Amino acid sequence: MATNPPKLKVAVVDDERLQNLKNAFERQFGGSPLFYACAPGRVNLIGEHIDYCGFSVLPMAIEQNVFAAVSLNHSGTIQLANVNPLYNQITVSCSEEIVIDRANPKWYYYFLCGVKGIQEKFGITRLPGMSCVVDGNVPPSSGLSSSSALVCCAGLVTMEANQQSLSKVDLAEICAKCECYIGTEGGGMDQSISFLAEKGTAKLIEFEPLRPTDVRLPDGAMFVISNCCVEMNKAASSHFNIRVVECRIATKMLAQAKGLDQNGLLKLAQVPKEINASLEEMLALVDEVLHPEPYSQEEIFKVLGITSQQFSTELLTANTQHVTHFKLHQRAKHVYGEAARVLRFKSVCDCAPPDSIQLLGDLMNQSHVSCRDLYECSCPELDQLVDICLKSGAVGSRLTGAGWGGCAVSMVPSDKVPSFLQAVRKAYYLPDPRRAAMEKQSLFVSKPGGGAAIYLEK
Ligand code: ADP
Ligand code: NG1
Repeated sequence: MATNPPKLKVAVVDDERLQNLKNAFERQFGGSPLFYACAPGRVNLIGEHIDYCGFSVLPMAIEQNVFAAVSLNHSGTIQLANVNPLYNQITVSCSEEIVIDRANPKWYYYFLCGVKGIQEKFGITRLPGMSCVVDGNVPPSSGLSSSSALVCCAGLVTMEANQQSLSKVDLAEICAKCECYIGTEGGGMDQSISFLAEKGTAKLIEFEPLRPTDVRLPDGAMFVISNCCVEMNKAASSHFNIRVVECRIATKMLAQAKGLDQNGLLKLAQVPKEINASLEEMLALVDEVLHPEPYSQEEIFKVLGITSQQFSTELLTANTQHVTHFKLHQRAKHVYGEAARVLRFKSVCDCAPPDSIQLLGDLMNQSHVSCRDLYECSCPELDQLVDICLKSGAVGSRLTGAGWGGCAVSMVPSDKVPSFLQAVRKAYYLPDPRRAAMEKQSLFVSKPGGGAAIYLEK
């Protein structure tokens, strides 16, 4: 039976965290909040680094989220504070253009990305004054999308403060676009699941057009998140954008080899569409066209017939101008292989054969190997943690999110979860005092959570 999707606006429930946030707001700004907005982080079950190539991904929202308490003010400024003293207070004038400093990605710039996205959508020339206190509990820089939860929360805050209304799909698309102002040229996975998630179900997220489909996860298994305790801030480094750029160049190279018109082709998913090829055929084409040795800039200019100026402005990003060599074969192999694994994962969930758990676990393990060896987005600690998870009873385990640190997601038979948690604790967290101190927020079972919402006082 079809059920209505959850509403964006809900009445405030009796919630201790909200009450604490309300108290913090009153201490900070005097009056009571007018409304609250909340957006969750996510765990990606499979489909890594392929959203910005145009391929579908399979995440679910997690319980951890970013909340904001908000009121309107008459000061002509946006006043932002955070319950976490690590994140400084800031005041921004409503009469000046919002400028995001990519070279210095401070927390409030993520919030301002969301504000700017909504401002541009509605052509708001002067934003109303707002006072906001933010409280987030998504582990930062750990692949669980704390940044997008913050951007989506800010987008929702700005929409409500300006008495505007948007669908969840529009909000997801606006927030995916405006998060790029911070400098990371990601796809739309994080913002889409943050808005479109529904409690109890993972989602296949397709792009262009954005479309979520429920994915029923198998009975008899649970998903456990474990953080390797290495943080990797994506906007403050160029790892992420180097991969984005490598995928763009690989797209151009494959398109060139097939004699396609290069105009508008920047995503690996566009090539199979243009030539009507399957993902398996694309994997063979990659072997045929691209060599495994890194490509120099000169070789790329020559093959594509472009100038260094065109290369630098049309393909590189601001923070990848210094890169001289690009691995195209390995990155394209990962992307087409991972896109195929997402479709197989969804199909196993839909058909639910008796060996579902084993099949899904195998796909997760293949995904990790591909991320580690072809996409080179893991790190030694994360590989060690994945290894420990598999030895501790997981059927499948893989890095989740951008990588280079952060979290692994493991699929564990439900009856083995207690012994799994104990074994991972003993092997990864307890031997190291820093990890041991972070264990409570670093190792936990996660069930599919609900999406972003605005909360109003009853
Ligand atoms: P992630 O993988 O979690 O999205 P990023 O490195 O892309 O990680 O973004 C992390 C950044 O997001 C942090 O450095 C911080 O600026 C911001 N952020 C995350 N959580 C919060 C929070 N609770 N309050 C303020 N800023 C936050
Ligand atoms: P995280 O792990 O939240 O930084 C990033 C991108 C996603 C996706 C994944 C890798 C952003 C905001 N998010 O996620 O779009 O590409 O990496 O699958 O850039």
